[in-house]
Amino acid sequence: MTAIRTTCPYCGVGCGLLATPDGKGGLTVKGDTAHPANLGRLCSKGTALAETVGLEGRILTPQIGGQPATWESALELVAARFSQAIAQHGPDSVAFYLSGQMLTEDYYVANKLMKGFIGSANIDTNSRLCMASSVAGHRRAFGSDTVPGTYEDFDNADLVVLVGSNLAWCHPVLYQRLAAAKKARGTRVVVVDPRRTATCDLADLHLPIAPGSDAALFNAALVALADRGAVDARFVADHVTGFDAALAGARASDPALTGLPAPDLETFLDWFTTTEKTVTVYSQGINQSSSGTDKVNAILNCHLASGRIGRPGMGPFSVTGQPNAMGGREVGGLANMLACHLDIESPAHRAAVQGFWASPAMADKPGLKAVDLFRAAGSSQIKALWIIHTNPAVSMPDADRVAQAIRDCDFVVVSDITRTDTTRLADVVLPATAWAEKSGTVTNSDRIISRQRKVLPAPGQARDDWRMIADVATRMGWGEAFDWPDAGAIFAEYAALSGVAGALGRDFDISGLQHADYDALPPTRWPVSTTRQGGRFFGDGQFYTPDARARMLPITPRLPEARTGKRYPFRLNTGRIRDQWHTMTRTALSPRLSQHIAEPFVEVHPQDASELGLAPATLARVTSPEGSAILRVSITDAVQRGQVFAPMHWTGETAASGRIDALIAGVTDPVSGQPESKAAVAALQPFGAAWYGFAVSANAPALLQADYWATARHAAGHRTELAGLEAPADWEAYARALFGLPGAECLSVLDARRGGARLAFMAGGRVLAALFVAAEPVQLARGHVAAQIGADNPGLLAGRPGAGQADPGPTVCACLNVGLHTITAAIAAQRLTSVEAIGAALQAGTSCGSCKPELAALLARMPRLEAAE
Ligand SMILES: Nc1nc2c(c(=O)[nH]1)N[C@H]1C(S)=C(S)[C@@H](COP(=O)(O)OP(=O)(O)OC[C@H]3O[C@@H](n4cnc5c(=O)[nH]c(N)nc54)[C@H](O)[C@@H]3O)O[C@H]1N2
Ligand SMILES: Nc1nc2c(c(=O)[nH]1)N[C@H]1C(S)=C(S)[C@@H](COP(=O)(O)OP(=O)(O)OC[C@H]3O[C@@H](n4cnc5c(=O)[nH]c(N)nc54)[C@H](O)[C@@H]3O)O[C@H]1N2
Ligand code: SF4
Ligand SMILES: [Mo]
Repeated sequence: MTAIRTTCPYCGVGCGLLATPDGKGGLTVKGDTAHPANLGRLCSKGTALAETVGLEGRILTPQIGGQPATWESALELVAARFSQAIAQHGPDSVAFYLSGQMLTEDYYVANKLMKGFIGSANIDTNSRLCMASSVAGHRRAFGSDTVPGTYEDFDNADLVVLVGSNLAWCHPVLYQRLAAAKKARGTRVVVVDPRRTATCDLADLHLPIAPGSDAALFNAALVALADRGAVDARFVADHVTGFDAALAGARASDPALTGLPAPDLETFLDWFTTTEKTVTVYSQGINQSSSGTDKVNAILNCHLASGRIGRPGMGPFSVTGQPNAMGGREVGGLANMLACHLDIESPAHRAAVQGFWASPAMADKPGLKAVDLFRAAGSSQIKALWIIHTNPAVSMPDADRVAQAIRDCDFVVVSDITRTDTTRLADVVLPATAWAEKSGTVTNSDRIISRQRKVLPAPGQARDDWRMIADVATRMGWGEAFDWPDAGAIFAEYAALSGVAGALGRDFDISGLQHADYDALPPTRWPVSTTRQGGRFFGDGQFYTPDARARMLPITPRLPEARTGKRYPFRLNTGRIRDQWHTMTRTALSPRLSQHIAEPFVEVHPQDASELGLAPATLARVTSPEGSAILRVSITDAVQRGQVFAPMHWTGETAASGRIDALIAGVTDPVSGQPESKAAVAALQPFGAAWYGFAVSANAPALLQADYWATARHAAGHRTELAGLEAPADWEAYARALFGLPGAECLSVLDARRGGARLAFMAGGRVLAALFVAAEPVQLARGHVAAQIGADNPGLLAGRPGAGQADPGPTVCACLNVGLHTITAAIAAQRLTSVEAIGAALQAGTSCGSCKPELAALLARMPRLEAAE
């Protein structure tokens, strides 16, 4: 079997892969050394891709009302319901909600159907929750949504400022690239984040900024640039407008809003004003804010004032989250954009696109943005909604209300690959081909267009996303305009349209790419036209505004909209963990990726925890005005007092009550419409569990009856955490129902007085399942216990390894499967003193390197551990 060059389906780094089918329906992957984004490196998620391509849980046939249906009947129904709504209530009574994970070709087809044929711009995407503030900030400053720099700038910078970015966990290969640059040239790294994250491992300076106050920091930086002679007067005079007003605005703002100690602020200002080669990288800590667009422009102001843009080793750099977040923006997936960075507000641009498409009805005003779109769906303003490649019942703010809106909407279609919290609410579910089963293109953070290629056959009746959209368009009467033989033909049409945009003076022009190039297309940075090839933007001072000058804007910092107070004293911050992807529909299939963190949690500062009476590893009920969740308490001074952090990943499929977006208010930035996912308010209280349980089983739990549960994959099956407010009367009966094992042999040790129980279920001398119950959080060697499933092990109920058996402990290095206890034991026994030494001894951290910050943290903790003993 030959290896096929393709691209990772996860983050916006856009790593190239070599995927080789194994002939048994699976594949193996390794990093593509020829891809400029990763040069062969992969992170833990990319490395584990082979564990996520199985057919477990896949939707393989269309469903209408939860029942299997034929494609023909499903497509007819979708086309009829959309056509009916449009005929009775007009084009704005229907909507699409898409995703930055769709391929460019899928996106192009959906956008063409909605904006050019249905004639509405009610098409928005989860990029509204992700990149919208960056898009809006770019457009205000540059006149176009252009990321000026490239990844090479990470290699060439002397100062990299990471603002609201946990690069170590969210863009791990880029983080490793930065780590290598730091080693090679001593690049200084500053991390601006209210939390101390894994990324701080690389930081020369961590600024634990007050939530939402970043604009005050960059206003202070602008003032410092001006007062310390670091303004590029020539660049400003020739290429920028608005400098004076922006500086006056910055002078009026108070740096104290940042809450930062004066010496740290001074160090930052000193470095920022004296280092020419400075890259400012920003991500969701900037974008997901009710003042996100202003924060973006506060950063852009600094780079424009100092002329540090579009030259090697410098520039503002908005890193994208999803694999095709950038491509979706290029193709005009957002409700306020047209294809190829053309503007929906511009009659000339609309006419050009309509002419190219020869389309009957062109949208002439922006459509509903995500938060408003779901409100409209819930209030029956939207009669038919198609959700593709995203899981809004989990990932949208105010998620309980969004789920209710989906339930209430007259007609909802969901295209997905697997059962999710959102498909459960749909009228029609359409089975999509997944990564590795389809072909197309994606654009990464530094404007490189890469091919995803088909490696595996489409399973069951699954169909490519673009094809189902075209199939519906055809049934709505527009067959001719939606008649492509393959994805390459769509790409060719799109590239031709971009030539029209290029002729109108827009940045996005890939008209140099032809259909014939498609199959073998190597990673290619846009633009690709007769006049321009790749490279950086704006080094020449030419911007995409009418007068070609960039705009600096006066920014008045605004703190998060919702205020903490007596009822909700905590600021709730949310985000990602290293080894899970969003709503976990794919990464949770990997046992390896599920071991790093196996449960939803809330990080609480030690003093807050003690005041609230929250003990380590107990559970907390976290509530906001919008909703509530039950989460495992993780006590750490990585968060500041008064702030808590919880991950966004857990769903109704993986936990009883872990959907954190149920707590987030639908508050948005007035310019970008992006929700404030990082700054909700919350109250915490002990959950007060009467019992805690830990279960392992070969099969997925059959009946999850518990006030709290969270379930995850393990190499030998499933592991489930449980807790309840009231203990069941009969643990054996409870466990039999839990595991669906009415007749299996049961070994049990019950300790009624202390509320404990240990039960193992056996067949043929082998362990099928086991449940451990205690009145306190269950303490046992979880990895060891889970590994006994399928084994012949009567000693299992001891809960820890017997003599001569080692317990590796929780996984730290997911790539090479090295556990915490193995690492701490080796550090002690072999007197290891560096991350490299751990790598040499155990290989931990030597593959993707994502766990290096954790290894460093372990090393830092070890001497103290020894001293305590
Ligand atoms: N492992 C993993 N990687 C991913 C993803 C994933 O699901 N899992 N998703 C991908 C996607 S789509 C995206 S968008 C990216 C997101 O990548 P990131 O933006 O790096 O990730 P987040 O964890 O959402 O948030 C980043 C940080 O913002 C901080 N923050 C919160 N409030 C503020 C604030 O007011 N100011 C500042 N300066 N910082 C603040 C948070 O503490 C957090 O550490 O990751 C991509 N990569
Ligand atoms: N509180 C909070 N909420 C957040 C964030 C946060 O930081 N905090 N981050 C926000 C951000 S930045 C983002 S990007 C969103 C992400 O949120 P979502 O987009 O909702 O998350 P995913 O789990 O990536 O959803 C992708 C869905 O597509 C399905 N799928 C996979 N492959 C295919 C395919 O080929 N075709 C089709 N049709 N379906 C497929 C998957 O099974 C899954 O259900 O979450 C946002 N929500
Ligand atoms: S850094 Fe990891 S998740 Fe992101 S593209 Fe590369 S391998 Fe995939
Ligand atoms: Mo995102």
